Amino acid sequence: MKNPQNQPTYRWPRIAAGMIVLFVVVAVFAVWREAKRVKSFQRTNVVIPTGTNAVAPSSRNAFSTNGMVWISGGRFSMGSPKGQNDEQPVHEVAVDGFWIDQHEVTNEQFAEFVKATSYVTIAERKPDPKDFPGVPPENLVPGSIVFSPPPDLRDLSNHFAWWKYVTGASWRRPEGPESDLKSREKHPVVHISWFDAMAYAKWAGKRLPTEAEWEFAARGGLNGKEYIWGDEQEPGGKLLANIWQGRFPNENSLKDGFRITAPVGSFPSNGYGLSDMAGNVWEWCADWYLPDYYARSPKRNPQGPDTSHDPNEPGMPKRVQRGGSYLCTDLYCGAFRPSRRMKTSPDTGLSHAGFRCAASK
Ligand SMILES: [Ca+2]
Repeated sequence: MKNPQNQPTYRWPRIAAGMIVLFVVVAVFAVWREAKRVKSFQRTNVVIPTGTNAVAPSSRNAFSTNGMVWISGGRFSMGSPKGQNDEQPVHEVAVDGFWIDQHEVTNEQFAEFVKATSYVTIAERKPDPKDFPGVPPENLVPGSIVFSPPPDLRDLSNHFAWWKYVTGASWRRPEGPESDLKSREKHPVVHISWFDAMAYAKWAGKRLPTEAEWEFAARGGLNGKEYIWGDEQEPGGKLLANIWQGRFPNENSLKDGFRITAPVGSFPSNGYGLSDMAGNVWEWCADWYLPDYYARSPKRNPQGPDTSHDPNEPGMPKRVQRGGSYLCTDLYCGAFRPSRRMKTSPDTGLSHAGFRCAASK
């Protein structure tokens, strides 16, 4: 029989063992939940098909810095204290030097890539029924999302209201089957999904910029400014980016001269000699999107999070886009500010979304 005076001595090890078991159970549960989340995330990820659409290594261009600008590394304040929640907290980031395209990839540049590789963009492919369970087969047709506002739309609360899936729309036919690229050779290519942009970048021996590189480059050396040219939207009345003037989405005064995309370089370059880092088309970055990433972002060369979450569309992994587009209104949008973040599913092309490439030394 045990000595009752010894009971406390035996009880503590049992309590400690119990706590360890509890800790292990909680840890296993946490790992299981994370694994389940990652698995679910991977299921929804879109994989570039192999075969004729794959970019053969032999077709890859030799890397050239022609048309690129060398950005010396440095430190800057990433984000904006006045921006949206996902632009905060403002945090200091350092990036190493890198190359970045002077302008957005144009239709003629993308055509050269397609000619060399026979690449077919996602918008031109028939959607796979596996990716769209429950959608009738007759609705699974190639196409893309085109800006198409109903007349006299006043309620701007639903941003899907001015977008329409148009059968046959693609980079070749930006507004649909009746449109073409005539006289748009120097315009930025649009309807480019993140996968398409990655394929082009790989062919060119380049890569997409990280979100931090993109913002550093966009600011052009003007740290902490509201716009890439300073703090005034229209300094001296000058229009410095291709955006939307007037009441969105039906009244565009065309004060800047462009209803849709503008030829690249139509507006003054920023401090680093880069054109259209504000407006014209949204530009893909390499990073996944997480709204709270800035709270724990590495201080040097952040590469973005390992996973993605958009509270507005849970379960839909998204990549980051930057820079705003010709649809950003001067009245309220502000999406052409260098700190503004956009997020889009990587398989999605839009009539106001393109890209530019970067490269390491
Ligand atoms: Ca415009």
